[in-house]
Amino acid sequence: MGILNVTPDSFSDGGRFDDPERALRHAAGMVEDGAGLIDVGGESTRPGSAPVGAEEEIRRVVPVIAALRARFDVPISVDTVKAEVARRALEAGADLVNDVSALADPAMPQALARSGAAAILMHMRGTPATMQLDTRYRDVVAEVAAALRGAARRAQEAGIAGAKILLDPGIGFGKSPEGNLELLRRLPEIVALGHPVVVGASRKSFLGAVLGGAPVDRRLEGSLACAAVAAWLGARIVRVHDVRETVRVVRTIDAIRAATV
Ligand code: HH2
Repeated sequence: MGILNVTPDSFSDGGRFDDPERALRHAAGMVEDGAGLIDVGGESTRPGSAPVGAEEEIRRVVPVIAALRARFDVPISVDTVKAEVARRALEAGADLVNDVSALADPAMPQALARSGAAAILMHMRGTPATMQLDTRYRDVVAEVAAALRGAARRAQEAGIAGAKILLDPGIGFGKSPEGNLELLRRLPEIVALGHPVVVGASRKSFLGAVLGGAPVDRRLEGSLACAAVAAWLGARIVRVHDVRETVRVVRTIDAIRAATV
């Protein structure tokens, strides 16, 4: 899953692709590099980021999604927590909704159930404004797994088919650096929930901590290591900025998995 942020303030590429032409060029590059899915986001969720109104978010993402749909066959997800944005994005041609709040908007379950679109439900503690205030857990993996199990059950009770639900442990969303690493190490416990698992570790700040304070543009090797571990341990989708490099890593892992003498 290649990340296409049409925001002025995302943590690693804010402001780079917020005009539709540049966004399209970037998406074309990711498709050429082998992305199997493009995730279009119009609101940054980095720690402490300010929320955006639905109208502004629609203004940012809908033209880009419509233009992508017209040019590429690649599936498109919309990274939004707002049902109204999800509805408009799906009408414009998006295929699935990436909801980092796991259905916090009470109108989201119905929007998804009506459209029949697939949804990624991600674990986050609190909101982007508050999530890093308390990152302590008794057992981070058990608590994230229990929350995701609950989110998947609520989604199904609202009429979303189980087969349309993907789960994401929410690396960096209300977790300590050690918590993020433990979630990756114990990813099979999330995979065991029985839904396809999505992992987004690309360039996140815990990698800066691991790599001796590396700034956001110097975290490629850490990002690739996380993608490799996640893919090996059963993630079906890795959400990344560096598509070309990640595709090569994942291809190699697939070859290792398939190897028999
Ligand atoms: N991380 C971000 C945004 N959306 N969605 C999923 N499913 N999983 C993630 O880990 C995830 C996500 C990170 O937020 P943002 O500040 O918007 O930065 P970027 O989009 O550049 O990663």
